[in-house]
Amino acid sequence: MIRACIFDLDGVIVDTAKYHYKAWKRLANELGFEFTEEDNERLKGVSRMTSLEILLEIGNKKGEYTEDEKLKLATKKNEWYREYITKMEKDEILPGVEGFLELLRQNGVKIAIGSASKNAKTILERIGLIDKFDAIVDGTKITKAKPDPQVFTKAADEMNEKYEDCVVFEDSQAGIDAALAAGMKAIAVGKPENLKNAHKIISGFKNKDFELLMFD
Ligand code: G16
Ligand code: MG
Repeated sequence: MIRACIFDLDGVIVDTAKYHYKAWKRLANELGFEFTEEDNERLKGVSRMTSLEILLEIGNKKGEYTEDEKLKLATKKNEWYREYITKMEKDEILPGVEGFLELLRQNGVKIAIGSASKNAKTILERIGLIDKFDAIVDGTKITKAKPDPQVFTKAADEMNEKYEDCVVFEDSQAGIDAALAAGMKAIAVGKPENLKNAHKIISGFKNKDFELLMFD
């Protein structure tokens, strides 16, 4: 039986992917190349430094920077990104999310965040959800990035729940793979063509009822 739900943050609770995209695009343009929305799909759920490596590969600039220079580039992107997210408001919570969290609470299901982002707490504070979760596991607490299951197993451990009793909501393939590797159920949030192997797929949380947590 499902006893806990673990939510990815970017792309599931809020659409911060557009701010990541804006900041990475700005960096790419500054380095002299284009970065499209399609390119951005490859960065979803991926850590900051791995995202930079992918970006440099897209711009044919792999191997042109020292580790120290790469750290500076990632820091610059993060400063721009933080400029955008510190202006976020509560109305940026994706449709249906708050109602669904409330439904879980009423039914005694625990809830957690499992995010790769080091900015997760800033975002949760901005949108007023920081006090809603039984556990928050973010990029500051983990050593292994998705598709490694660490972010989700740590969230289940913090809630004292068995992995098989947890469901993960994810918008990235790396995150779905991580959930399955943890032995959890995975519900993809997004388009079927981008997301494979999940137990279920939804386009969002609007009008979702408790039935969603029933698996055969
Ligand atoms: C998110 C995003 C990724 C981002 C990563 C690291 O993860 O999906 O695109 O690169 O966090 O973010 P930051 O640079 O803020 O530490 P998630 O797991 O919430 O989707
Ligand atoms: Mg995500």
